[in-house]
Amino acid sequence: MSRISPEKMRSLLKVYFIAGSTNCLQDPVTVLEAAIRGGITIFQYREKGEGSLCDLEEQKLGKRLRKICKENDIPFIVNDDIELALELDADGVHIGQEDEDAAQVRRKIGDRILGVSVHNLEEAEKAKQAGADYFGVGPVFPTATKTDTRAVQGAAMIEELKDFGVPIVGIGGINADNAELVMTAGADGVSVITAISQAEDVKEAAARLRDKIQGGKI
Ligand code: TZP
Ligand code: ICP
Ligand code: MG
Repeated sequence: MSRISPEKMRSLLKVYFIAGSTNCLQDPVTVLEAAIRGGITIFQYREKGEGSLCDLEEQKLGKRLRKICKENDIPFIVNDDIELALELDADGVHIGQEDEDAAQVRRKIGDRILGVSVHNLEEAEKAKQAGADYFGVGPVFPTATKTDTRAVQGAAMIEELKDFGVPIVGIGGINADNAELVMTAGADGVSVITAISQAEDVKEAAARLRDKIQGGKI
């Protein structure tokens, strides 16, 4: 195995679905299957917030979601937890600035995908040096999903980082109606929790985002 190329990474970031048990209105397995049918391009398992699963339960759900991704050829990323990622043989991990040092994580995960949340040029430079395969940049819009997040930045930080040489996915309050703004600012894709996990029709919600981004509409 070798590190993912920036071109391949950019193509995978188009419709980046993130979810854990607390985000979903139905069984997360059902939600992920529908989202895949709708056209998501990558998935992140993020088991966070009040009432979220821990330990064995978290692992058990992770295993089921990992299997679905494998069967459908959708890369499976784990949020924050390197040990869980390795245990589930994930395709990658996503870490924030509060998590383990990115260079250390890179050493632990080998060539697996490494995503890092960045909020300014300094964090971006450090993450790039550490071997980040993509940046998560946001929150672009107000979001109720992550309460401890930074101030809303709009698309300004995406514009600043777009020529940095590292693929970028926007995050925070993104949906099919505002995705265009994120893409025209220079992002390679959009990552969403609510817009897909809380949709009445999950498949349709994923398809709408996919259409917006790859249907020649942006
Ligand atoms: N990091 C910054 S905003 C956010 C995370 C994990 C939550 C995004 O969720 P939503 O529901 O798509 O706004
Ligand atoms: N960006 C992405 C892609 N995932 C996250 N969990 C995050 C930012 C905080
Ligand atoms: Mg984190």
